[in-house]
Amino acid sequence: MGEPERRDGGLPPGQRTQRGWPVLHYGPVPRFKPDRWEFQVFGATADGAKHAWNHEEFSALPLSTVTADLHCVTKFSMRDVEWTGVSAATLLDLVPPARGVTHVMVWAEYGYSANLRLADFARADSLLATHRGGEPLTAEHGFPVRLVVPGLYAWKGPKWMRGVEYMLADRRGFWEERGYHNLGDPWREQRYSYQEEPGDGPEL
Ligand SMILES: Nc1nc2c(c(=O)[nH]1)N[C@H]1C(S)=C(S)[C@@H](COP(=O)(O)O)O[C@H]1N2
Ligand SMILES: [Mo]
Repeated sequence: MGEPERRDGGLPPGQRTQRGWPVLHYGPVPRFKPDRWEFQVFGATADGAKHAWNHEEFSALPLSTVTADLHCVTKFSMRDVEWTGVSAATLLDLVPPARGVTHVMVWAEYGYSANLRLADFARADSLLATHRGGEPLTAEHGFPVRLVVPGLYAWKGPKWMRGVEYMLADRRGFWEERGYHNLGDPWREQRYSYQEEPGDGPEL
């Protein structure tokens, strides 16, 4: 079977349009503590150092805007969502990964995590979003920062994001260890880990 064709305006297979903005996540909504909040890039960085920004510093980073659909693996999609934030490309410029980095682990409050191929994280429309539709995110939708990767199912985009770990090999994140597909491409309908083919992810 070939690559499913992305028709203009079409939804990935098995998805339907959702109006409004549902709240969906595992666990409680964390309380934002500005004094203790820190955003970290660590692991296999090019200079070997850990980089961190406090909220004020993070808020001063250059912003981009992306309009994209969001696809939840439970089969609803939201169309044409406008996100503003720091593009993943900007972050990768600020803290270049070491040679040999193939994957990233995106970390959020309470230890939620999602693994992505570096190439997926680095896509032009991947955004560390702070705003939606011009308004700051609300607490339940991920304030102050959530990752948005329009090319993957939404569980790959942690709300309440706190950092990125550069990795020299793949490792499963929170849902990827719990039955969800390691890659999560909605256009290929990669929903569950039992659909994985050899090479799609580390042994379960
Ligand atoms: N920290 C965290 N982020 C998360 C999740 C989660 O359980 N914890 N769920 C993901 C899933 S499955 C979806 S569909 C979206 C939902 O985002 P929303 O609540 O803003 O609609 O958040 C994603 N980010
Ligand atoms: Mo989801």
